[in-house]
Amino acid sequence: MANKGFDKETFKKSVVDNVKNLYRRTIDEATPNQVFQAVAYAVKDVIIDEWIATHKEYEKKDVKTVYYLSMEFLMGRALGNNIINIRARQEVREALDELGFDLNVIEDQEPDAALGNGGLGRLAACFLDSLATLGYPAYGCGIRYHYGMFKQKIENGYQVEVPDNWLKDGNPFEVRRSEYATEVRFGGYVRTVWENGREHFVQEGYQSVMAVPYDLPIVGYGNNVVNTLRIWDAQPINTFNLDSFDKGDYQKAVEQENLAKTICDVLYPNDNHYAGKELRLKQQYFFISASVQRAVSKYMEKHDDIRKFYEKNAFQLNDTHPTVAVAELMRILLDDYNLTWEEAWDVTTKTCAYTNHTIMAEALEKWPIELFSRLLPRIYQIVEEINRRFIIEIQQKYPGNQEKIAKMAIIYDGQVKMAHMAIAGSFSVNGVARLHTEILEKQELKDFYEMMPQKFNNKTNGITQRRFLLHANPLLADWITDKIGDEWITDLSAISKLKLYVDDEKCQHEFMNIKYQNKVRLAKYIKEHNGIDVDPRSIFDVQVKRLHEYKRQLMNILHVMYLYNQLKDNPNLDMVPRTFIFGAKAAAGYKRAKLTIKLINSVADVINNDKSINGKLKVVFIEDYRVSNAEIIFAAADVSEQISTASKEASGTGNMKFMLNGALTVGTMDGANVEIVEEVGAENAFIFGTSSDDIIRMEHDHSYDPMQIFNNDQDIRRVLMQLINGYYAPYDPELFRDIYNSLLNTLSSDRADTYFILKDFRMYADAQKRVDEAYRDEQWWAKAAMLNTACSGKFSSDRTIEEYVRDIWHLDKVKVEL
Ligand code: 26W
Repeated sequence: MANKGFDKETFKKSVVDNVKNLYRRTIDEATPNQVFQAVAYAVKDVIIDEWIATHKEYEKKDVKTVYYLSMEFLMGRALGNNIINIRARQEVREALDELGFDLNVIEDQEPDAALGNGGLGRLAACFLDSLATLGYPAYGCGIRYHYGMFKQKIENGYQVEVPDNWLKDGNPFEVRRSEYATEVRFGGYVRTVWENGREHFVQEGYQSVMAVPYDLPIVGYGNNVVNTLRIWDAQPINTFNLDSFDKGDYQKAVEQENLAKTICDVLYPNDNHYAGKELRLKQQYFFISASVQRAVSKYMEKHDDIRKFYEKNAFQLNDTHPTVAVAELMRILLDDYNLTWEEAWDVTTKTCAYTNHTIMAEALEKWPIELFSRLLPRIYQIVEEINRRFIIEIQQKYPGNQEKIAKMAIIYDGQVKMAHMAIAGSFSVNGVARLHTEILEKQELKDFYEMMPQKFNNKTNGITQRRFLLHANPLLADWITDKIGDEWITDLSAISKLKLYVDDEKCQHEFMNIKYQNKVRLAKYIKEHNGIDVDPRSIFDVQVKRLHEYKRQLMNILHVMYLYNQLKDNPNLDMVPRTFIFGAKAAAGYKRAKLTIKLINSVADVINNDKSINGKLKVVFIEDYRVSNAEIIFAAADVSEQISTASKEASGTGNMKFMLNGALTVGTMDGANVEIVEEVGAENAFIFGTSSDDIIRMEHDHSYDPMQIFNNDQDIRRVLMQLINGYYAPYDPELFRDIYNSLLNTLSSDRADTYFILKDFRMYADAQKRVDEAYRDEQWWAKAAMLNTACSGKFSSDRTIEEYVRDIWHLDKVKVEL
């Protein structure tokens, strides 16, 4: 387990020296935050040699590298994870103890690196951890947002967004690499010139920014491999270098400076919703142009034939957000390396691969050509040519079929369709869970699948057990290692050895006792941060994820309202005490999602203050759900809520984190839930609800009639009436009218609730009833919880990455000796 090269005394001295050099203080005068900085720099000291050695090895072996291109990397905190991955947890803890500090307190000083919204960004972070741990050459490429995901405050039950100034004390782990600064150009126009009998295209009158990379170390677990997350920041070019005081130059200089100031300002806080903002497209091109230029330059430092670029490089597009990479690589090959179109297209389509993360129609990126061509004139020309040739291909395959062109063209209806470009420009298109990939092939991307089935493949998501078990749940991690050894840390399939112990009563007790202690830890967190007392002996029933209608937090809280009605009717109702825990951020402009947060908090207010129900029901909304508190939450959950409308959740990854930590799933047959149930057995989960096939069918035939359910089910009717009779908002009875309408669509439109909440409500309530009954049988529950942990082996991102490597990237593993 322990790191042989790590010396505790050297480390202590390094911390003490860092405090002196950074703050002119002795260690006993230092604040916890100053100690955090000093410890982080001391850890970086250890990492840095491995980081250098790794890249030396990559150069020596002339390895193939994957560039994981992503607008989002939801990293969370680095310190604890880095200490774990250099395998110095115990020594660092002791060193700090001896200096008079508690490692947990020091870790809590670090702000989360929240450069992402939710699932897609966190997946990217897990992938980087797995790539480094498996020893694969990889770069993450992204944006150094100055403000990450907003911090959420709850005021009077409402979400308030507070800016996340995560860099204000500096980031001890980052290294600014100004030697790799790269110019990125926007706007202007394209002039055609003839040279040597060939057309050349020159962009003129453009504005530039300087892209400056900051590197963050991605530490592999115990293998000396340190990869790089490269995030680009923008800096103005030549502002004070004006040739004259010409008015135009001055104007341009100011504009360029403003462009540089705004580009990396802030992460767009939208999840699954395309807003079409100009600055967003600027962000996309900014980090893509810089990353692709750098990848090409790096390749050409050691090779001479750009036509073989794909032999040493793969670009993975994390959703459509980085798709402009297809055209940017074409631009560089055509304009800077003078390749023919056919040669350039060959290289590009052997380099790029695309991952789809959602089928939600409102998430599809479609840029108006006016905006796209004005901002990226040369890129737009290239997109037009890609489109022209792609349409010819479609016509050859489907002669005379206009409909195919309308459905598949890259430019159509005045818009550039990024998903279509991603598919045309990639050799691989993958979904993120088996069901999701099937839906892509049979429904959403059917035409593309029929035309080029060889491109399509599935890569079921995964999570890193190093962060979400070893770091998040040290009690359980140690217990597991005690039982079966520590192989599971780098090979999660080994966790199945726990199956030997699931019938052992002593083990069951130990397992549930650890769960209890983790619930005490969460209860303490909730008391400190929300001021609410919760009983760690109650069932902790948890739904934490972005707030979105398709994820149906609303169905969860309606069910809580229903249970409360039952308790009011019968205070002696026999039910196991339950604590319903929510955590969710709503996109700042998503009205109904924000109102749902208000509803949850309003219901919590009433229920938590009602003495007559004997504490059988509690509702908690955890403020500012993020990676760092997620780690505490997953470890403490008994029940995992995965209740999306079937077909809508591409995969889900929270579901896997709960399972790994021994929670039982209440869920629909959606996304990766299907595969989770396949691994653990339907008897060890609580599955309910309309199937994805039936949902998709009802979407087509409009046969769903929520009004009929409302009229025939008096419990449902009563709950819904409480939304509009002031039961939870006496001061404003109309407050939740919009939510009521959304469920019935009485006024707004002829479309019934597209999330089928009333359709699934009864089945959900039944599933929850089964949870209540099952929990009474302590032995059964303990065994089922252990089985969830024991059967979670498939859901390691290590497994996912091995599949990407095998089917898409074809990388070789590297060994780094120090
Ligand atoms: C353009 C606005 C926008 C922003 C983010 C559109 C789409 C997104 C993401 C694709 C949303 C997202 O995070 N999707 C989630 O990706 C996870 C990782 O694959 C899946 O587990 C989730 O099911 C999926 O919702």
